Amino acid sequence: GGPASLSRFRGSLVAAVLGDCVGGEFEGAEDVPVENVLQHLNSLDDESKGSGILEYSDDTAMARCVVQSLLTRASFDEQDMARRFAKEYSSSPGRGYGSGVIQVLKKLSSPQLSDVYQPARDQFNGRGSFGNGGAMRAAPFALAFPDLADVKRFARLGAMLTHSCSLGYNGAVLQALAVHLSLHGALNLPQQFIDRLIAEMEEVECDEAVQNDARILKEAEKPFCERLHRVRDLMNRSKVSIEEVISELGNGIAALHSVPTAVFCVLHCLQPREIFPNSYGGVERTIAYSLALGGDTDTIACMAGAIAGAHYGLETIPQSWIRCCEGAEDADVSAERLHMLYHQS
Ligand code: 8NA
Ligand code: MG
Ligand code: MG
Repeated sequence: GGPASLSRFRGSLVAAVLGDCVGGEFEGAEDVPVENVLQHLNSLDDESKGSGILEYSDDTAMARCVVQSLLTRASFDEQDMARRFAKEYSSSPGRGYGSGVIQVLKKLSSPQLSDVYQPARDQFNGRGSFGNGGAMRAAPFALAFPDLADVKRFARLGAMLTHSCSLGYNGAVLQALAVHLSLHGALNLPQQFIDRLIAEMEEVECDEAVQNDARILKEAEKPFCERLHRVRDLMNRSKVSIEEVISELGNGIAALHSVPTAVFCVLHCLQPREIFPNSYGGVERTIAYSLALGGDTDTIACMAGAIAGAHYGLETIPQSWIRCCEGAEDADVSAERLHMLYHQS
C-alpha cells in the first residue's frame, strides 16, 4: 500500500506482537543456530502439530497499554498511561518484566503519587534505567501521530514513565522514528533511510543530559548516532556474520545494544538471504534473523517486526503465524483504530 496505508499500520502492530511471541523461545540464549530458528518457525506453519498458543511478554503487554491510552485519550496523557502500566503489571506480573522496572510499576500504582515520572527517576541510584523497555513499546506513537515532532516528543515522554536515562528513552525515540519513516515508504531507499535516522538522532542527541549520561557510562558523545554509523557500515558490506553483528551492535537488554540492532535486522533482510527459505517474505526474514542473533530475542524481534511490518504491510505475514500468537488479532483491530486516529489529526 501507499504511504501510511491501513495495511502498513496493521503490519507494524501485528509483526511487533509476532516478534515478541515467537522470539520468547530463544530469549537469553547465547548461541542460536539458524536451523533451530527455522525449526521453531516451521512448527508454527504445521497446524497438525497444534503447537499451541505462544504467549506475549512484557513488550506486548506494555505496548497494549500505550495503544489503549492513546486511543482512549486521543492524545498523550501520562497519568492515564502510567495507570494502565501499573494495572497491567498487577493483573499479570508474570510476563517477564525486567527486574528493575518492576519497582517502578509498583510505585506507579500508588494513589498518593503526584509526579508519575518520579519513580523512574529514582531507579539505579538516580541515574534511571537504560534498558530497552521504553523502546519495545514505542511503535504505537508512530502509528498515532502523523507529525514527526509529536512522534519524537511523545515517544520520549512515554518511555520516561519507566526509563529516565537518556540511553533508555532515546532508544524509544529512535524506534518510533524508524517506524514513522518505514510507514512512509522510506525503506524503499535504504541508504537514505539510515542517513535520515542518523540526521534525526544527531539533533536528538545534541543535548546536555545525553552528554552527561554518555560520559558516566563511557559511551561515545552521541551514543545512538555512533551505533547507527556502525549499522550503515555493516549494511554496505557484502558479507556479514552473525558474530560480527553481535560484537558491533549487541543483542542485549540495553536500548543502545538492541534498538540499532533491530534497525540493522530490517535493513539486512530487505533482500532474500540464502540462509532462509525462498518462500519467506520480508517480515518472516526479519523476525527469523532477529532470533538467530540470540540475546534479547523477543524484544529485538518485536522492534524489528514493527519497523518491517510498516514497510511490507499485513498481506505478507503468514496467517498461521497470526493464529499462533496471543494478542495478534487484537493488534490488528487496534491498528485499524490507530489508523483512524492518525488520519483524523
Ligand atoms: P529494566 O528497566 O529493569 O532494565 C533491564 C535491566 O538493565 C535492569 O534489570 C538492569 O540489570 C539493567 N540496567 C538498566 N539500567 C541500568 C543502570 N542505569 N545501571 C545499571 N544497570 C541497569 O527493564 P526493561 O523494561 O528495560 O526491560 C528490558 C528487557 O528485560 C526486555 O527485553 C524484557 O523483555 C526484559 N527481560 C529480558 C530478558 C533477557 O534475557 N534478555 C529476560 C527477562 C526479561
Ligand atoms: Mg519480553
Ligand atoms: Mg526481552
